[in-house]
Amino acid sequence: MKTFYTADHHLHHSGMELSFGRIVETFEKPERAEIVLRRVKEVGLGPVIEPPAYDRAAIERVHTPDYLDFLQNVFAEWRAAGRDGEVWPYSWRHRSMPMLDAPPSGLDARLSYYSFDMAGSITETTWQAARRAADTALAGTDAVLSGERAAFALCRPPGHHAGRDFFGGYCYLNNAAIAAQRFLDNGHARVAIFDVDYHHGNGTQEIFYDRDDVLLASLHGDPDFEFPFHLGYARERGAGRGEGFNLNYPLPAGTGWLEWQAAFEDAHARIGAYAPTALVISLGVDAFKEDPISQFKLESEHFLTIGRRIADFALPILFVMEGGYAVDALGINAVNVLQGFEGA
Ligand code: FKS
Ligand code: ZN
Repeated sequence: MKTFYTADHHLHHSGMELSFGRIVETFEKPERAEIVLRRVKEVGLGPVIEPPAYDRAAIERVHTPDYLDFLQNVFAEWRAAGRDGEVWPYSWRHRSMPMLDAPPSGLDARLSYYSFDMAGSITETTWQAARRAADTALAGTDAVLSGERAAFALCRPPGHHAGRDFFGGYCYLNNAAIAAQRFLDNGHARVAIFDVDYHHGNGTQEIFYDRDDVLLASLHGDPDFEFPFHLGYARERGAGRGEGFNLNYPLPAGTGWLEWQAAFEDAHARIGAYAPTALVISLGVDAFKEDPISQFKLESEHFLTIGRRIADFALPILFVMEGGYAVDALGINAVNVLQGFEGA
């Protein structure tokens, strides 16, 4: 299987984050992609290919132009305002406050409008890195469109928390959504996104919620206790034409393989029944038992099984890297899914 990867991911590094009252080194660090890349090479998964640069049009199929302009320009604005350090939002709309339907003008107000948390900052080169992650997903999609059975887009920063016009949860551009849309724009009738990351893909859900041409199935920590909170409940099934095409599997803290697998198998069957023509896997491996920010109990061997079962879909498939923070096992876990897939 071809891996799409660019060292340009180093252009994004938030450095720090606030974790349970402490400022710590960010969990979403450049080393993550390097570890996965090293494992790809170690097992001889296949060629590693640098993605070309795509124009903004492919990304504007998913994100709004005003949001993209904001992402591109906010760092310069921050500096022009005499501020040093990186761009951090710090306050969000509470349910007691009215919902704006257009961006406000002040810098911090706009930062608040275009985000939902402060998991990651915007650095001078975050925009470039996020664009290159989207390029990575697009190049992987194009490889599959030209006949590869499957490809691996080793994207960083990740994407599934980013919505049409907001960032959050370490995500700026929704790589998996951009890939799914590209499949549709190139002749595919129905695309399924199977999100196995430990966290709910709230951005992906928001982007496709009212559509029936993309089915989203997501297994994740119950939003009643887990980030991103508020979204990801089973009752959220889609709206309008999209009713029934959004499937959430919120799972309790401590979920082990058997319970996770039961949800996975249910989602697997429903994706099969949808009869997609292409499949995008939001490949997070933070359901791993030793993940430092997660509460599930999967073991490394289970990722092989996941890959084997994904291979049972006789479909063109793009794997898109999302989360996973247990750096010692991150390469093994992510590549186990791909090796399970190839060995099946
Ligand atoms: C610990 C709390 C961390 C943010 C969690 C973000 C998870 C991101 C992810 C992605 F795939 F996007 F990378 N809160 N201080 O794993 O879902
Ligand atoms: Zn995650």
